[in-house]
Amino acid sequence: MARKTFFCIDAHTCGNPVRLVAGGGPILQGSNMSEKRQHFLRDYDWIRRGLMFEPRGHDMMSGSILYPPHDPENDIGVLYIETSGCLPMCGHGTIGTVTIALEEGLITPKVPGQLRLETPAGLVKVSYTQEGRKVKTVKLTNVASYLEAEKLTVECPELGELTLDVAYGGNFYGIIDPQENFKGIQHHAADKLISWSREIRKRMNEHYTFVHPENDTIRGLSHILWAGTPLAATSTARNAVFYGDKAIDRSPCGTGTSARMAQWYAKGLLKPGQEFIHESYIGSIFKGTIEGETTVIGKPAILPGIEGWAMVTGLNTIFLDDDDPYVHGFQV
Ligand code: PYC
Repeated sequence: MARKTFFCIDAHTCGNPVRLVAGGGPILQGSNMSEKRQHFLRDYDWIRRGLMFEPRGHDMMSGSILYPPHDPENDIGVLYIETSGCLPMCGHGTIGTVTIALEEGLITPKVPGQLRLETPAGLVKVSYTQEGRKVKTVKLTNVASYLEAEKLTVECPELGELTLDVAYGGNFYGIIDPQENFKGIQHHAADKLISWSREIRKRMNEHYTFVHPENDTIRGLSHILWAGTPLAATSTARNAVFYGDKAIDRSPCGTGTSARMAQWYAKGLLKPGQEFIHESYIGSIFKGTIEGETTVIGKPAILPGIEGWAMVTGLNTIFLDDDDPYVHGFQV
């Protein structure tokens, strides 16, 4: 019998799960987190599937594994694991990971109140506030985010033709605003948004190619962001972000909020100094800001600031046992 043991610390960021693998993660080769991600995908994806999918996880499960930094100026390297795959970057995952790592003493910041994270998508800077041991807020400055394409069209089952923009915020997002054939998320059940998203993502990736111009391992439209009317008068916008096969993000989605802000910035709807209060499907909030303006291969881009909070929910020692027919998880 071969049984692998993973020491995990579970949390949620504004409602969405984060399972940090604090012990049992594999040793990976690579001179940066992007190369380590490729090694993980090649040889260790069974760990992701075992820890994220049923029966040990669920549709929304998401997590991370920590690695020593490659550059001694940085604090830690982060590999993101999720039901959807091994993301280049994950915003809610970062907020949860930082909260767990600080509260449980997994990292000692070089500069108190700040962290520099190596992620597969690039360097992510973090500032946080703490009261005693408790981390109260985490704000990340994400990788350069930009509008990739505007006014693409796709045929959506039941709804008909939809127009969507594609923006990058650490992952590629198809962004669907209310329009003639889609009145906003408040008018549709989550199971409909999920099944439409699956089909739209498939069709978009069949018809178009999305590749990050500076890192060709980041490719493909992975997430769909549906927009709608906010629940609170104080919010700027509300979304339902689809990922994996059946997930709607319970948090406002950090990379989705980054993509959304980059889209608004490119269209002149959001300016540096303005706040972007983004509401999730369940009404939880991230505060978005523009921390810097830049370009990605000549396209206007922003460095988005995303602020949120997370709560540690418990310790979880998980076995992946070869005698178990579901050792690598399943999806229905
Ligand atoms: O917060 O970036 C995020 C995220 C990606 C997928 C789920 N959450």
